[in-house]
Amino acid sequence: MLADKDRIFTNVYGFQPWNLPAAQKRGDWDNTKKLLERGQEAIIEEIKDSGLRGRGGAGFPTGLKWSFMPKESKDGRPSFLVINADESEPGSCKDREIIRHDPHKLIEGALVAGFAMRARAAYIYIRGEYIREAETLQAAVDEAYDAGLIGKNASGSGYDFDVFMHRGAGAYICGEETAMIESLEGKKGQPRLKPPFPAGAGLYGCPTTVNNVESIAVVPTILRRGASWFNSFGRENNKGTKLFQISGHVERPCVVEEAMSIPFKELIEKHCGGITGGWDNLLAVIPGGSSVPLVPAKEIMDAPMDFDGLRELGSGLGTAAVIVMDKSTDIVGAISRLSYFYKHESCGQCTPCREGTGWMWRMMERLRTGDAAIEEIDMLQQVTKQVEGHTICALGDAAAWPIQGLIRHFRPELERRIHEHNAKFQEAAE
Ligand code: L3W
Ligand code: SF4
Repeated sequence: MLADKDRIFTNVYGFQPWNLPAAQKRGDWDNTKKLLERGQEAIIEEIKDSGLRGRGGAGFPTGLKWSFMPKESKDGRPSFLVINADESEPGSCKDREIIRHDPHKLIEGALVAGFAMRARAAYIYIRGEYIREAETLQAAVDEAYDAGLIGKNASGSGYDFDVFMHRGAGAYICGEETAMIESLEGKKGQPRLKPPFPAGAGLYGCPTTVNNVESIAVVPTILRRGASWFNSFGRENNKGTKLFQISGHVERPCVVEEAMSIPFKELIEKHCGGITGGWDNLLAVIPGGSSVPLVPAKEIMDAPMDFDGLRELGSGLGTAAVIVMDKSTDIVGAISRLSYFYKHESCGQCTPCREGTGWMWRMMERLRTGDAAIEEIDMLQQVTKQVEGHTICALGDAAAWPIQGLIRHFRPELERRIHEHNAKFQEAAE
């Protein structure tokens, strides 16, 4: 189990105040100027060495992403850092805890990361429903300005850096990085085709990096404690500590920081008091937020909770939102509900996603009640393949994968429902 001394988020439960004096007591904003004096390249190298991979779902190496930003401004164009706080993935709730209990880690991280990538400002795009969190964040930003930590000559470094908060309006798709950029520009939040990636042409056509809240908030601690400290946790290619968010059928749902690669059973035993009704009662787990396929109980028990370990099981770490389902779960109903979510949140600009998400949801609803033909299971699988990989953004994949996981692991349950429904229908007809 991760020792308390190795936790980055020491106030994740809000036992202490979030405000600047309390944050400074916890070590935030401690001689930030000295961190910046190391210089841009040294900071990027340290983050690369730490092995930090993006905490928003895709796991792209953070230092590498920063290195795509231009070293010189072209035509006087500024560069920007955009921080993705549009946390909307079903099951995900870690960024919210950071913002409401440890906002100064995020703001200091914004300055350090922004400086490293030569950004003029950071825009924190926060989910519209996070009303209290937005209030806390804005108050923390104001405190940082008043103390001279950000703004002109930020932290006495000679570097000017602004932080702006922007509130979303309730669309999940604005969590996709290019939709977020469109939304920040005042347009309808619809994903752009990539390439160009934001580092080439992002906010207002300027070089931009979009990073998740957790990815940015861990940066000052990594620099203070060193890359080798951070990469001493986890295993090759899966380094560091990570906020896991465990919900569903466990005794004590929680958000907890743990070492990457902790085995699933250990994570649940140590922090959640086990599965409701005992381990034999576990049915399946969605280990990374609703966009990744479920994993059945017997396969996940000893799995390392990291990018590679879960990919080997045909799933993914995603945001590390671990949704635990016991045997009382209507598993087909649960996946059908997720299908409805993706249908509702599709921005509608590409046909396979706009039409396919509706198709998939309607077929899932019929499979839920068993009112379908056996052949339709394969037909549904084919529809998911028509959507997967054929869309502008990852929402199409995210809608397809949970259904593929259900068919892969629970086909007998789908067949059972169809047989049962048909038998009842037959009985009624006789
Ligand atoms: C420059 C290249 N930049 C990639 C950058 C790219 C982006 C990052 C990752 O989706 C996933 C999604 C959700 N030159 C580059 C490059 N980049 N190649 O690297 O890119 P990508 O396309 O792999 O992923 P993405 O579009 O950012 C994120 C999944 O995460 N998810 C989580 C969703 C989480 C929320 C939330 O509530 N926080 O919505 C869960 O699984 O489905 O697959 O920055 O520009 N050659
Ligand atoms: Fe919009 Fe869906 Fe296409 Fe993404 S995949 S751009 S959400 S229609």
